[in-house]
Amino acid sequence: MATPLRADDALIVVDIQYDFLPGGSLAVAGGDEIIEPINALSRRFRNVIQTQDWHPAGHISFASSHEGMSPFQIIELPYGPQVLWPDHCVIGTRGAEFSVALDIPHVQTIIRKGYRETIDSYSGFKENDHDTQTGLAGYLRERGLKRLFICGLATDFCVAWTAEDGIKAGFETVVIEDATRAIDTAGSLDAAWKRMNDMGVKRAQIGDFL
Ligand code: VGL
Ligand code: ZN
Repeated sequence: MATPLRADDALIVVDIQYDFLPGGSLAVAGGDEIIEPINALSRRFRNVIQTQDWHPAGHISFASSHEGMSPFQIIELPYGPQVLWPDHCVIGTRGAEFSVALDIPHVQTIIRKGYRETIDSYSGFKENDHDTQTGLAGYLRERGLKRLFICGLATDFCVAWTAEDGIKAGFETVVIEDATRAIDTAGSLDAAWKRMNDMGVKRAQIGDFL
């Protein structure tokens, strides 16, 4: 049975950018496999929002910005632990662009995040200090959108943090599991699902909608 959708539903498509796809600097395994399904899913939603990871060169989340550090090591920043990444999604580079295979002509809003040099931002709602707002919650509220369906990359970072913040901001939040792919570093995928389950994020599959 297909999940009945409502006028106040929104699909949030997270970070379908070249650097997270095979061949990119922070490639997520199988990331390209979810693009066609997301195109199809998006046709079921009137309201579609995309997020875009958007970092200045020299961003604090890049291992290259910290002497002697390597990607996937973890450091302590004023706002808490931060995984260090390869340089990725640098403003103005091809790696930061959305894949041309992503075909959502009716996307309404694109939320860019992570553009402050000294704060990373996985979530589409709040930066990693858990305080600085992107504006997405206010946008959704002003538009009367109430239920969020989230897909994209990567399950254990930007998808999970967006879903958790969706719940915290008072939205019913569903992750479409097989329309995501994970980075899975140091147990991050299991940890992310545990947090999401504990917080009341629901889990659906593509087949529930098509
Ligand atoms: C992401 C790590 C760093 C993501 C973004 O989109 O999940 N992960 N920046
Ligand atoms: Zn990033």
